[in-house]
Amino acid sequence: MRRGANVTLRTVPDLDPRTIAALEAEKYDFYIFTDLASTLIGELESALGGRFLVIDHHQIPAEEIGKAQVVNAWNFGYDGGREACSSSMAYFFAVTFDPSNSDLSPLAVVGALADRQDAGPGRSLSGLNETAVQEAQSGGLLAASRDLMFTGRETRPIHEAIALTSTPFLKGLTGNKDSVLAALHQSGLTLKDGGTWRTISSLTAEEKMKLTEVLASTLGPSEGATEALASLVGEVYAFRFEDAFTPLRDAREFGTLLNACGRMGAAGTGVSVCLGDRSEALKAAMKTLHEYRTGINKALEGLASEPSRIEPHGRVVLVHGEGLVDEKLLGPVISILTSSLEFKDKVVVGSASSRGSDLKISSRVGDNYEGNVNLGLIMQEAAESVDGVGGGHSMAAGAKIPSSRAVDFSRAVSEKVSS
Ligand SMILES: [Mn+2]
Repeated sequence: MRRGANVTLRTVPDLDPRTIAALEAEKYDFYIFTDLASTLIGELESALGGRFLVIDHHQIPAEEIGKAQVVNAWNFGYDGGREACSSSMAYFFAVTFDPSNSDLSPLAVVGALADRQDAGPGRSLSGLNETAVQEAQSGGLLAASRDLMFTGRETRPIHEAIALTSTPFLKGLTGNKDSVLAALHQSGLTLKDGGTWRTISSLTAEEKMKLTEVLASTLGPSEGATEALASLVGEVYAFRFEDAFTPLRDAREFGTLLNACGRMGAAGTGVSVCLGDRSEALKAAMKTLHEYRTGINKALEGLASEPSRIEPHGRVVLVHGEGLVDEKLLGPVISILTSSLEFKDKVVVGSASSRGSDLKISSRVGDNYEGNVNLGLIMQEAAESVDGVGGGHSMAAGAKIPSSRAVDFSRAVSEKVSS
């Protein structure tokens, strides 16, 4: 767009030969694929000739590595699972193409956080993502600091920020602003400044310590609770040029906003916000974010009130979300459960009713899981064994299977995890 080209942008959940054929029929001069297509290079070559680029971070077959059309993190020595996502790849592609695109560095940071690549010490970004952080900092666009990482730390009243925080899932606090407020009132912390609610970022170091103590006593004395609280201190990335009262101010929240738009079928709204729309699109995106959070909270409450839906199977935990969890929200719900103290050392596999008589499956490996699993491969093989399809990353993957084969599928997953 900056170079005056006519650009059409499309978001698709995944690329298949039918979508490629449809794109070919539309006769564009050039095609750029990002965050997908790495396993379909051969199909793209035969459909589009040399008129395409794939900018991606998914692992690719060895024979595709040297190809000029493939701009993949792994080709450049980065671990595409932790050090480079499609946003940072796209950013460095854009900057290499034209250095004046360096103002887009914040989007690289947002994408890396939205993709949960903050796997460095103290939940910091690393590798190519960290290089994007440095570029954004030296351009005066970003301030990084070590702090309490609650959602809405700069924008929400303290009790709301704590209740909104779902990674890690804080039992009794996440989704429960009234009980958080009650605990805070008892602590004697000053929650308001004149008539307005204070935010977590406005607290002094001493007050932050006090807040942490209050939360620790609410969570109860367990090793896991201490660990959960420790994991809330980490690298925060703030955009000083964004309005202080929007979710765009904090890079993690900006990422959540984009994930919400993607999940809720409003990808175009998210793209508009990335392109700079701070009026109508931002308003619509914030509404979508609210609906997304409400949907997730309802699903979590529903699961908590029907314990039979959660079924431990050794190191695997099955979460039956049929008729309760919207399939669009299954992925985030499973991620949140996997971050809870109870399931951090497990593989969590969730299911939800999908269109027709299919089941949607979403699975995650907890951070404290001992041992090695490649969930992408397990989902692929277990799904194929019941006439479904599956795949993904080693720590997070999904599948779609016929509901009638659910039992066979969970058995196959449990066997593969324990083998
Ligand atoms: Mn990706």
